[in-house]
Amino acid sequence: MARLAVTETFFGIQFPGHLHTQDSLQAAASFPFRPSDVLLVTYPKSGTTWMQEILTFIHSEGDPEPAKTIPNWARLPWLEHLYMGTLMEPKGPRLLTTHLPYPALEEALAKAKPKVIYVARNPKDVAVSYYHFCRMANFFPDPGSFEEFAQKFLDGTVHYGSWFEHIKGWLSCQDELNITYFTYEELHQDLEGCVERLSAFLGLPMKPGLVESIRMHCSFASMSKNTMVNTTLIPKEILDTSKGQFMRKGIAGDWKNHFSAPLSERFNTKFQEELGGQAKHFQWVMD
Ligand code: PPS
Repeated sequence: MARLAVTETFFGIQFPGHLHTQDSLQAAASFPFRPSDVLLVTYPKSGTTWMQEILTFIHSEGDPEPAKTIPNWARLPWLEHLYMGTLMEPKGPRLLTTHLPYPALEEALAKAKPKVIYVARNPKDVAVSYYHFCRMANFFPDPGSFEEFAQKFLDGTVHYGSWFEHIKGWLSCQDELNITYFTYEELHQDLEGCVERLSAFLGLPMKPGLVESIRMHCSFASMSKNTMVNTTLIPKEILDTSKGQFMRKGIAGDWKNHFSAPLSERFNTKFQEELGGQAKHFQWVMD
């Protein structure tokens, strides 16, 4: 089912119909979670694929086999995707991914309280990464110029909704859920510390050599070559790789190459208004 030009609206947010139907979105909202599940939550372009890869290695105790032979979407399937109901039940604990906002999953999560890992990224870099992705993904509306897209991002009218609402929602449930927070920037700065913190949160031992294996196989260079994550298996009519790469730059701070001074100021103002004092988990360089 291509549905490249179809948009679905769910919880007031627009979703690409190529990946989601009302049924698949509704199924996610009523998903029967188990306490042993691990749910990775991100706004798009925040380091989802990188964290999926790291979690795969933590669960395989550093063995690269699963990451090299199984596509990431089958290792940590997206709850809200069309294919979700068709996947085989995994043998071990279920690792899942979602881009959905907290209100859509609040009820389903409250019952079982699985482990939730939220990864956030500097919104300016998210906007840049998202813009380039929309240029190549034929199942997203044409993003127009970067300025136009960035304004829609600020207004929260892009697919998957407002970055600000997403993060505020997932910050609001700290006392209700078994949730922990990471940033894309932290993964860059202190990968070992992140692997330690993740292993402790998941209650898994850190086997000798695990960090070295993750450093080697989950680097931007390695993942760019891994066909199980670099999206090169997706047909060109859907993801046009002549217009860009999914594994694009993989750095923090690329926004400085895209933002005008007034646009940067508008982001700073909105960030302060929306998150202000709440942003203690996420210390980004916004200037
Ligand atoms: S998606 O479509 O929501 O699943 O995208 P997501 O995986 O969240 O984000 C894609 C961006 O993450 C970068 N990336 C990495 N950066 C550093 N190291 C590693 N290993 C890595 N893997 C993915 C990817 O390049 C996208 O960021 P940009 O800025 O566009 O390069």
